[in-house]
Amino acid sequence: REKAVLLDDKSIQRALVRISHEIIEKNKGVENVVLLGIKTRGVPLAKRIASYIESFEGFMVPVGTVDISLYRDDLTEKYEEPHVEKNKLDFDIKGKKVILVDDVIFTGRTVRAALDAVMDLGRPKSIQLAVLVDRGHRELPIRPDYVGKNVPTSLNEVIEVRLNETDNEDKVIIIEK
Ligand code: 3GP
Ligand code: 5GP
Ligand code: MG
Repeated sequence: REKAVLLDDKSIQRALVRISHEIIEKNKGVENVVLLGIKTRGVPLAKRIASYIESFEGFMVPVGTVDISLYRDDLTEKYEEPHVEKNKLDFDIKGKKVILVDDVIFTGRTVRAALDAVMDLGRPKSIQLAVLVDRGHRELPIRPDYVGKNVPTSLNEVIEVRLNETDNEDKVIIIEK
């Protein structure tokens, strides 16, 4: 049951533009910055942020993807075989400022797993985290550096993130299970 629209297309755009400016400000430019989108919807979000950054700074930061399904600590029983080649990137993250991008942060377990995946790829200078929605309920000491919108939720609510690239519309809604 749909309860409310949290972000419409314009609000999503404004949030991503703001996050793009915050990334540039915090890192004093984007030299050595790389964006890694966490599959699925973190990937189009990372690409959009990269393209906003390019429009402000005239420099396209590298964008890669991270698939964490093999690393989730609560899902490991399902995956007996390691597929290490899955997270290959076509650029080197050694010494880079890596910014992970995801649509929603909830318990923090996905991000913890993504940290493992990134460390397996090489030793970055630092790792930051950008999310479109922080819905609370963290179970680990992990906190995003850039947040589109903080949304206090109850456990019987779910945030539905719809993006043009994956869902043919830009909208974030809260639904009651
Ligand atoms: P995503 O791949 O774009 O992140 O986990 C698969 C999809 O289900 C996710 O899409 C996410 O948007 C959606 N989803 C909705 N609620 C939850 C939830 O509580 N946990 C997880 N892991 N995914 C959820
Ligand atoms: P966590 O690992 O922090 O519990 O959950 C984060 C991951 O699960 C994100 O990749 C996110 O897509 C998904 N997720 C968790 N809760 C929600 C939610 O309410 N809505 C959506 N869209 N995704 C969620
Ligand atoms: Mg996600």
